[in-house]
Amino acid sequence: MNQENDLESKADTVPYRSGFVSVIGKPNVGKSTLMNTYVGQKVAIVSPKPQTTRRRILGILTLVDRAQIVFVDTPGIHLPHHKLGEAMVSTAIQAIPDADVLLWLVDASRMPGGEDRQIARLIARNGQGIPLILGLNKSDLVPQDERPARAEAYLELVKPTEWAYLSATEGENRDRLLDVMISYLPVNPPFYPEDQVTDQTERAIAAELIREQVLLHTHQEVPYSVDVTVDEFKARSATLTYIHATVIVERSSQKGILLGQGGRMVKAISQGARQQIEDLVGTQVYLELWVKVRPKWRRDENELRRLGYR
Ligand SMILES: Nc1nc2c(ncn2[C@@H]2O[C@H](COP(=O)(O)OP(=O)(O)OP(=O)(O)O)[C@@H](O)[C@H]2O)c(=O)[nH]1
Ligand SMILES: [Mg+2]
Repeated sequence: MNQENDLESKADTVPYRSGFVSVIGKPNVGKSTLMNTYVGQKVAIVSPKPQTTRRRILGILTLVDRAQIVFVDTPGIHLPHHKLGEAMVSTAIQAIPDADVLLWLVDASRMPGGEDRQIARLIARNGQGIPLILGLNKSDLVPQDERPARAEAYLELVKPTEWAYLSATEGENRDRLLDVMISYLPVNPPFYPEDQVTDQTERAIAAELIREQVLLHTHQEVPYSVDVTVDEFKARSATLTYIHATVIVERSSQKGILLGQGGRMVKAISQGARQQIEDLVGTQVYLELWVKVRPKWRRDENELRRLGYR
């Protein structure tokens, strides 16, 4: 092989990159929304209410011949009021030192607050040496002339490796940000098969889709007092899946709200979830929902373990 050809072939080979991007931030800033848009399907539930995500969820994007980006979606970091909240926050904090790249999302439509300052301290303590990207999400809500002041306020908290105005819903800078993240990933073969998009089972996603409907249909303390377990998930035929799920609440008054007058509320939740689960599993779904009271489950270590939060 002559020298000229050798140089040419080297220029053609872009090394394959693969690694973990931990997406952290306070609740409701758009972490799960952004991950879903990159992965191209709903692997994490999303809602307008804070503290939607309760567990670490992987979203895997594989770009043939180029890179595999494993997004680690995390619960929003907040001041916890019970053991469930503590478990959520500690899950998020653990995702910091494990990352190849840290993506800190903030809500650029608001000025930084106490939670943002707390997160900046956590990053300084636990994320040393890890490339940090600051994403000013929801920039679609910020008028152009107010953007520099917002950026400046957040950049006072940290010195990121890179930062960008971003809109997970409108797509602003999404592709550019992806290129930047890939450039900081180590040269590695892929960790997961190329058709895998998450580490969750269909059963676990089904439980989350039911909880998402609860978040959308209920208010005040109720959505936060709810958890969902799928007790049975069975293919009845090639075209029908049977699912039995339990919605747990903390008080009987909450059970009443979830059932609704004449069972109207539980019916609406069930209908909304069923459609989404049908899209997920690709068959018709028969979904049976039960509502059960488990007093103070969010403060009960054994319950949290049973529900897989510990
Ligand atoms: N306008 C606007 N809204 C957004 C954007 N990204 C997310 N949202 C909305 O913000 C809300 C919260 O989004 P999530 O993705 O659930 O936020 P999260 O950070 O995962 O929240 P937690 O799981 O509670 O920590 C939803 O109503 C989204 O539709 C954005 O770029 N612009
Ligand atoms: Mg989330």
